[in-house]
Amino acid sequence: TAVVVENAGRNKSYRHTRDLSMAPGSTERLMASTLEAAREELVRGLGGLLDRPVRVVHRPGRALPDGAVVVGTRESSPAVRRLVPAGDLERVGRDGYVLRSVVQGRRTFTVIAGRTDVGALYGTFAFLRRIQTHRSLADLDLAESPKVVNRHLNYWDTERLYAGNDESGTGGLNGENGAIFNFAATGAGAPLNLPVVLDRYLVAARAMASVGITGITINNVNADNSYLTDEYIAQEAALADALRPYGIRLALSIRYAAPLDSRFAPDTLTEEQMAPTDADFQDWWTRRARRIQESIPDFVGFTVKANSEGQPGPQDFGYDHGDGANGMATAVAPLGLKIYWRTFVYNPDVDSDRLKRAYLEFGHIDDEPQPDGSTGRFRDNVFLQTKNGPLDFQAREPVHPMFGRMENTNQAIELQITQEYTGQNRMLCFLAPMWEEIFKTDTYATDEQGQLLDKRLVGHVVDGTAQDHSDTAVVGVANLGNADNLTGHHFSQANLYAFGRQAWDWTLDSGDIAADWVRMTWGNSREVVDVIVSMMMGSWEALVSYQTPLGIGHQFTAGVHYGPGPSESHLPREDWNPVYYNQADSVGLGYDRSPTGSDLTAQYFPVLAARYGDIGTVPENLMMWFHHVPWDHPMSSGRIFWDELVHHYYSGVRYVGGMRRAWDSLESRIDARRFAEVKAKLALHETDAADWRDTCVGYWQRFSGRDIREPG
Ligand code: GCW
Repeated sequence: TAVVVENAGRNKSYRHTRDLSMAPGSTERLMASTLEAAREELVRGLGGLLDRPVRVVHRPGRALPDGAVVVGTRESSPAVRRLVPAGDLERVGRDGYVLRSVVQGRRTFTVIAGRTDVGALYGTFAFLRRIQTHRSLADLDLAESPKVVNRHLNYWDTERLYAGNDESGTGGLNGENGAIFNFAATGAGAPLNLPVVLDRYLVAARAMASVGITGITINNVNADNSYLTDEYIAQEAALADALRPYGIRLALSIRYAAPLDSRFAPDTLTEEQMAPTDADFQDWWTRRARRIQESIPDFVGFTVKANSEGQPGPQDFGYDHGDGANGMATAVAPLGLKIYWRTFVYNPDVDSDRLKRAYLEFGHIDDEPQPDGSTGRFRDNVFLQTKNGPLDFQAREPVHPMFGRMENTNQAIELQITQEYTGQNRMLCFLAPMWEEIFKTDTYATDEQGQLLDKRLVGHVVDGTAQDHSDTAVVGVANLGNADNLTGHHFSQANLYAFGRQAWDWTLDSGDIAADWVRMTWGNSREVVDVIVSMMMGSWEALVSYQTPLGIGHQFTAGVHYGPGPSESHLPREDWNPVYYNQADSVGLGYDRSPTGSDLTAQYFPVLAARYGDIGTVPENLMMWFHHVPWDHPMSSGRIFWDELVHHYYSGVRYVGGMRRAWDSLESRIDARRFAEVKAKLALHETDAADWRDTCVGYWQRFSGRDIREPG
């Protein structure tokens, strides 16, 4: 087999730091360009999968060897230019690719062509995926492009990492200090800090690129100003250089009040200079951003958590989110940078129902008439970054009412890949079916005349087709850590994988994604694929059932967000307590957000408002998000609500037992180490799921007075 890559090194602008190096003993190698990365993937991937040596041809001339795999763009490669007409590539988007078999006389070639170098890299991974999943390579003729432009990760480097220091894969919960990238936290010059690159950075980069991730915000949204200092910027530039060949660009989370920090002296502002509408504030951010851009020319921009959970924001200085976001956006627009402004805010003064607060703070800014006759105050280089649901990444939430409502603002959806509320590094929970449910939820969005839009699923809102937005983004809170397997639980890798595939194309079927991942991760035998795919596909619904069934919100014990704490009421904020969400009493369970209660339902478009607002029509799996459900309420199964609730807890735990047995049946087909690691996790999983069931059912029983045994 020959791999033909012409002019892989033609693009010389990949490195901007001089002192970049791999740590001693590394097995990965720094790439000098994207096409070089594509070439290396083909050499490794084909060599390994086909088990035969792979020859690289740099200057094939006109005589391509039979069976050659040609990779590149029309600009980089005369061979691609000859084999793929320009028009065919114009049809694919910026990151898209064409995969094609070409027959010339008795010779056959495979061409992997991108519009851009990174498109060629994505095509390379797609080609390798076909081989790895045992799909045919004959008569290929595929053209693919992503539906969403920015497929971005947020990396919370200082919290919610469940993949840290966990060699065995069975380590503790909520592992801190497990961050994947090492910055100069302790003593500059420490040998393993950036600019020294560790193997795992490149392994992660290759994994991210293989599913089309385009960028990563490398620090927690609860941001530390260190990341804006010159010392850190030099290290960030090194990381950016290492990741650039894989098409991954860096962004930073910032603290809104950073200009006040004396660390930046003499360039610091006073409180009076913090007006986001004025030049002092804007110029400060322009200067900092320019400083970063000098070292990282393809820097994406800033992620901002403002006036949320104690983070400073424009409201501290008498301005609203629109002014704050626009102040920063104005500052960085001349540099071509973006602001991802998060909408995860829940100031209790706004409304007694936490779930209503974000829309109340942001909605009117999107509706505001502007002096130039347009509507909506947010600038074009602002994304409002909104979690999929109105609370906080619970295992099942209704979609956030803002999707579709913010007609005039670029909206990014934020999904949580790291399993904060979905079992962390212990429970096997495949999240793709949840994300599929979210993307495919009908918002019933209407136009100004009240007519239903043609394209109105959440996915259409996100990919821009619903309301004609050209800049689009899906953001995932990443689950990478310094564990050997990068994610702590072997099955958590499936969530990173699925996130990338769904960010690329939200219409994909989550079962197909699971099957691809299983084939690439565990094997192609029919038994392995069938057993593991079916374990995975029911795992999320099972977790919902034993953890928070029928739409009951947040029942986690304080802080850790792993085990059950339905009776807890001691936290300083009312809306952090499980009792605030469950509202358990002798009548029933659940939070009334219908018109008789907080009327959150009114924030949805009329069809959903009516459906969710009526206990007779609300989907049962969302019921307690919207209603205080009486214990005797009749359910579609014929059971009363109490019996249905108890049944859910039991059936969820039963499913986990089934997964454990299914896994055991594969012992002879899986390598011993990974088999044992997953087996150990499943044992913990089953115990902890039973704890959820027993704790919650036992507590609800105090209010319902009914039998805690499963109904017959
Ligand atoms: O749910 C909360 C998490 C915090 C997180 C916050 C957010 C990074 O528990 O860890 O802060 O959400 O999304 O800002």
